[in-house]
Amino acid sequence: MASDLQHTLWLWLEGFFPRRVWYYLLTKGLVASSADLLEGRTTESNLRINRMHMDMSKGGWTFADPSNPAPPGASTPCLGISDPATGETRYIYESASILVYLETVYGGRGRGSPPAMPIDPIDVATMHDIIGITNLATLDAGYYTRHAVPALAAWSGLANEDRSRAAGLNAHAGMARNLGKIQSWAAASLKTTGWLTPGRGGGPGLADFCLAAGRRYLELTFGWDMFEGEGEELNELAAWYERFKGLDWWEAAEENAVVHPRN
Ligand SMILES: N[C@@H](CCC(=O)N[C@@H](CS)C(=O)NCC(=O)O)C(=O)O
Repeated sequence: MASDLQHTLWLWLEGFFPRRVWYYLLTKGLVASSADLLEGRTTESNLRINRMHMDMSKGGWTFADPSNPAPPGASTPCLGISDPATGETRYIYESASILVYLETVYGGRGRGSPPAMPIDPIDVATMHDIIGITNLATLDAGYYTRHAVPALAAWSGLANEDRSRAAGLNAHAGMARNLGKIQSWAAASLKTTGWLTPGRGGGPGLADFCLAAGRRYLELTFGWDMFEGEGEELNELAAWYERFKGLDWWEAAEENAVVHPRN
């Protein structure tokens, strides 16, 4: 059934959340190389990537394939699923849901990379626990940076005079607490497999892509290591990130990583 459906992924490669998706695509071999990623080429005939660009002179997003733009108001990533039989297109709007959908439809096609999602119901629920708290930590990091960084505040609609040191520190403390939860909830699988996503021995899973993308984006954009703190509380996460950077596609893809803003 799924093979009749046509899929379009709208990705702004520079962005925070789309990074989760392209980490997934490269790990699974759904995109063969970082060069293909930049061209929007996948290894599946019914999966297309329409790269997005931010062009303020044109009022916002532009699309590599302008004939197939993302639906109005959608954030990136967004996934469109069209059924040629009915002409109907449905959309998935949240990065974590997009990963679950892609893994369900394309994940088991035997490219040699292990499944990215567990099977055991408790492991599945734990994976969603970790992704959920990762989203909260991400939100905290977003509030921290917009109170700390004037340019970002302006960008986020926060007036410079409304930036607050107390609000920033409070968000930072919330982030550290949520990252601590990730480390503690993933402790068993970090110990046995080295990865955050439980129940899969051979490599990273969906929870890993979600956290690694955020850690990397903040490093690229602000030169900030979100795991560093007063003490060594997040050492396990720091070691996990080093492991993630050892994935075979990492160097080629991240070497010339596109960042926003470029300066
Ligand atoms: N919760 C969403 C967040 C997506 C998001 O905020 N994407 C940013 C770019 S990294 C965006 O598109 N911002 C513009 C907008 O929301 O219209 C997800 O997980 O996919």
